Amino acid sequence: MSEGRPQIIGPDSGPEPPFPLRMGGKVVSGFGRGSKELGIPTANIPVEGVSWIETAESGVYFGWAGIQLPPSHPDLTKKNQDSTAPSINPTPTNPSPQTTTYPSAPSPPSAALEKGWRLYPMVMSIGYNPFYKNTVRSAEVHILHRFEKDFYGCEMRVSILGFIRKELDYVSLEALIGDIETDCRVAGASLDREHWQGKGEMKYLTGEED
Ligand code: ADP
Ligand code: RBF
Ligand code: MG
Repeated sequence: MSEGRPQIIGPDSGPEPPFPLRMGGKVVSGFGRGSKELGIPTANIPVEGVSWIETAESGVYFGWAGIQLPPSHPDLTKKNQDSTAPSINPTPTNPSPQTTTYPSAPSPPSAALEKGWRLYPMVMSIGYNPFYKNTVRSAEVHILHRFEKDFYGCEMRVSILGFIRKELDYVSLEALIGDIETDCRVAGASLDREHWQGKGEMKYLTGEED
């Protein structure tokens, strides 16, 4: 249900407290139920040791992600601004994912680029995934970029700039996928504004500051 949902989150003047909220770590395997099979891969990062996570509302958030790709990763040689390919892949349940033009991320400093760091817009889910009735709280990040190859084990950092919606249970997988497509569009539109470029977050996002 995208009708009636706000298409942009937060004021044009930029993120408001408690944002930005940061978390990071190595990308680990998730529930193995194959969100990729839903066409929506999510990079899971451990929630242990993240001070704010217990009190954060369960739901969908958006912001920027920094990832340190290994020298052999094919996306290192691709332009970072290929923002027209959908990050959601076609599947039998979702044969035609919407194409969204994603905002191009600000460019990391050249020293960080040389170390393999890249920046991307992201949308993420924090919570219990009521549709799947998880018993542990998870944090999973869907990056708004079509990757040529996985990046398990890589260091990933996220800076969350806003909250999109509470997590919901759904009558069908199609309904869940439909809402996630709307989340991606809302995140893209919200980040594509002058004061939402994550200024001040760049050093954290590219591994230069903890
Ligand atoms: P898992 O259950 O192990 O998390 P997923 O099916 O959710 O498996 O796939 C997640 C993996 O897919 C990530 O860890 C990452 O290596 C890869 N991946 C490829 N494209 C993306 C993307 N656009 N966003 C997030 N992860 C992606
Ligand atoms: N799962 C839910 O049960 N309810 C949700 O409202 C929900 N929203 C999500 C929003 C986004 C942007 C993403 C990436 C995932 C969301 N999920 C939600 C999680 C989804 O169920 C999960 O990615 C798959 O189950 C694979 O772990
Ligand atoms: Mg996952």
